[in-house]
Amino acid sequence: MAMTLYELLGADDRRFSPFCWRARLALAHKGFDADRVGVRFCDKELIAFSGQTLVPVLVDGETVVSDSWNIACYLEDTYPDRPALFGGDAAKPLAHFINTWADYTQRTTLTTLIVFDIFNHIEKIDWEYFRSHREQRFGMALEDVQKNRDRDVAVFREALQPLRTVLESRPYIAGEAPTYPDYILLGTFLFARTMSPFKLLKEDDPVYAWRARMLGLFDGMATKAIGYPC
Ligand SMILES: N[C@@H](CCC(=O)N[C@@H](CS)C(=O)NCC(=O)O)C(=O)O
Repeated sequence: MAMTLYELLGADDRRFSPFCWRARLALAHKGFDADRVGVRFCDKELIAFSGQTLVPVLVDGETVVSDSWNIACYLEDTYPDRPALFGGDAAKPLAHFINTWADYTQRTTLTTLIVFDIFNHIEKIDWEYFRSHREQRFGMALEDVQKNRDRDVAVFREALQPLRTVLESRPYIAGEAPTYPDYILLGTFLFARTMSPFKLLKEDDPVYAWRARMLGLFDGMATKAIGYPC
């Protein structure tokens, strides 16, 4: 039976959540082609069956899994004969650390650069929810959060230094092939690519070359998704 992935939906069929991208990339790595259901911020009833309010949600037969990290662990534990996502037991807690680092550092420094672009690429029905929620979080108008982004992008780039250092000596985080930590960090870039034309990386940055390699994976799955060139 086909799996179904519920993922965040913006205008023009943009699937933009970094967490949903993590789940989609994990599914692709395992060789699954799940059905995909778009969920707008105001469509909470579509995922009420999961007992919580956030996407991604994966349905695999009778099993319902929410949260991108739980989905990755579920796929690894349930389908051990398919390509390994983490690369062994010891690698899993390290991937969990990277998951947490990405949530608190990479994603938050990025969001301040593109939050008004996100607003402009979601459907009008979600505008009030998104604006009030995010303006409460940032303590200012969405337009103002990103107004100094040409300057503030330096903070985002600096936060990527641990990734940059690693990529100077190998093509992917764990070596010669991508594993779940690569998908965690790529998910954030795909979130940006889907919603904003803002250039995040300089072309001579090793992270830029890594992102280009990642965009080509799975027959260019990410490049084919609606978004801006990067
Ligand atoms: N820790 C969760 C975070 C999930 C999450 O925050 N999802 C966001 C999409 S980026 C969401 O569903 N937001 C809906 C809302 O804010 O109402 C994960 O890794 O999946």
